[in-house]
Amino acid sequence: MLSSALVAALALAAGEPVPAATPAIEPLPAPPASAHLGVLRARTVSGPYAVPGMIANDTSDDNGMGSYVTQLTLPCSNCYITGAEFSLAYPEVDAAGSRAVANVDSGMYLHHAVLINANRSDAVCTQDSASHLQRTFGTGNERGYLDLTLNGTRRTGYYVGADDMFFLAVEVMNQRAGAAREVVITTAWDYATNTTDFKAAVPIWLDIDGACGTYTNGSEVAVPADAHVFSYPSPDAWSPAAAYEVLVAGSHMHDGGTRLDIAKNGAVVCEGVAHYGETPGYVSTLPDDGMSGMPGMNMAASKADAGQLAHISSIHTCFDLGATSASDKWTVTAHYNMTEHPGMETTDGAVKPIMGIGLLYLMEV
Ligand SMILES: *[C@@H]1O[C@H](CO)[C@@H](O)[C@H](O)[C@H]1NC(C)=O
Ligand SMILES: *[C@@H]1O[C@H](CO)[C@@H](O)[C@H](O)[C@H]1NC(C)=O
Ligand SMILES: *[C@@H]1O[C@H](CO)[C@@H](O)[C@H](O)[C@H]1NC(C)=O
Ligand SMILES: *[C@@H]1O[C@H](CO)[C@@H](O)[C@H](O)[C@H]1NC(C)=O
Ligand SMILES: *[C@@H]1O[C@H](CO)[C@@H](O)[C@H](O)[C@H]1NC(C)=O
Ligand SMILES: *[C@@H]1O[C@H](CO)[C@@H](O)[C@H](O)[C@H]1NC(C)=O
Ligand SMILES: [Cu+2]
Repeated sequence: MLSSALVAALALAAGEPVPAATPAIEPLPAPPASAHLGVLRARTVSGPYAVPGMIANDTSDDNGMGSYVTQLTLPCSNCYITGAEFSLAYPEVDAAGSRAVANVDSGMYLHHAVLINANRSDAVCTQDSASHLQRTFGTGNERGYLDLTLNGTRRTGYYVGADDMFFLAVEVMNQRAGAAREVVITTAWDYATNTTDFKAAVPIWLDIDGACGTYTNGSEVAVPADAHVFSYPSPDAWSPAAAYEVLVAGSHMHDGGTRLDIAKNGAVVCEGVAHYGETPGYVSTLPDDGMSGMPGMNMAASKADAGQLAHISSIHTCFDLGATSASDKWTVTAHYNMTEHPGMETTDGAVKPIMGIGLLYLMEV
């Protein structure tokens, strides 16, 4: 869980710097849509992480879960990160230089990967223990590409200071029993070092678990008792300190989520609709090895179609949402329907906590 344990881990890591496990920065072809801004692309590889196998009689939420906090060296400093694309992969590199994607079809679920700047304050969470931490980029298992330049139409990105230190907080679930299996997080970063006229983009984390829920409760909230269909609003509204342009509104939910509404002054300005199983990688085959008690066995009988279960594969992202200023109030509401899409379950069939996060990127004006 990305929780108070994270704050502790970061504090520890700060005292005794964790060497980047794999310092490799692999150059990639420049992104076509923003290359005219001088944007370059390179891939970092974090890990490997040895994720423990599931244990049949472990009924905890964390069965098969590995949590890791490692330092990450970005491809540049004193520069702007203009885009990012995260993936979970197996560490082995083939002759063509590629790594096989790790997804639920091979029993690996990326709970989340969140990049944290240890040298900047978060605009939303200002509590003491987290005041020096800023949530910047992140992904759930759905992954996907984020381009803050909106196809090269904006000279903007997330500013990386010369001395900023970044940590990647990763949680991965190995959905198979047996030995630990190794995975890596790969991230393709779009970045600009010639930043004449660039403006800084600011990440804004809106969470149904509250402004600092990431650090107190891992952004996880319990599913209301006996509820299959429910809506969960963020408890507090957030207002900007200054005037901005809203570049991007992205969403994160867990399986069972159908839509995350992102609202400005009570009016929904982005519907983050979840899509399931769009490609085979996002469809898991339930265990057929007779290992009773493994998660999903209950679903196999009742909810899943012929032993196949579709997981969230993308969530609609909105772009170019116009201006915002200090008088605006931003909120999110997560909508779940676990009759339509089963949620994640523990080995004894209890439904696991869920998330509802909206991630805005605002550009200074
Ligand atoms: C950045 O944060 C790290 C971790 O907390 C700390 O060790 C380092 O001194 C900070 N750097 C600057 C320039 O403040
Ligand atoms: C799980 O099973 C193992 C092996 O049978 C046993 O040693 C262990 O005590 C069990 N754990 C729980 C929590 O029941
Ligand atoms: C960028 O271009 C792609 C491909 O044409 C398009 O699908 C996408 O919607 C565009 N994004 C924005 C923010 O305009
Ligand atoms: C940096 O960007 C500016 C504005 O696009 C351009 O005029 C200048 O030539 C660029 N400098 C280099 C070294 O690429
Ligand atoms: C936060 O987590 C605690 C323990 O994990 C739980 O009891 C509590 O209900 C959670 N808070 C919310 C808002 O879900
Ligand atoms: C939830 O999903 C079920 C099954 O698809 C559907 O019949 C029901 O109308 C949905 N409920 C809501 C409130 O959308
Ligand atoms: Cu999550």
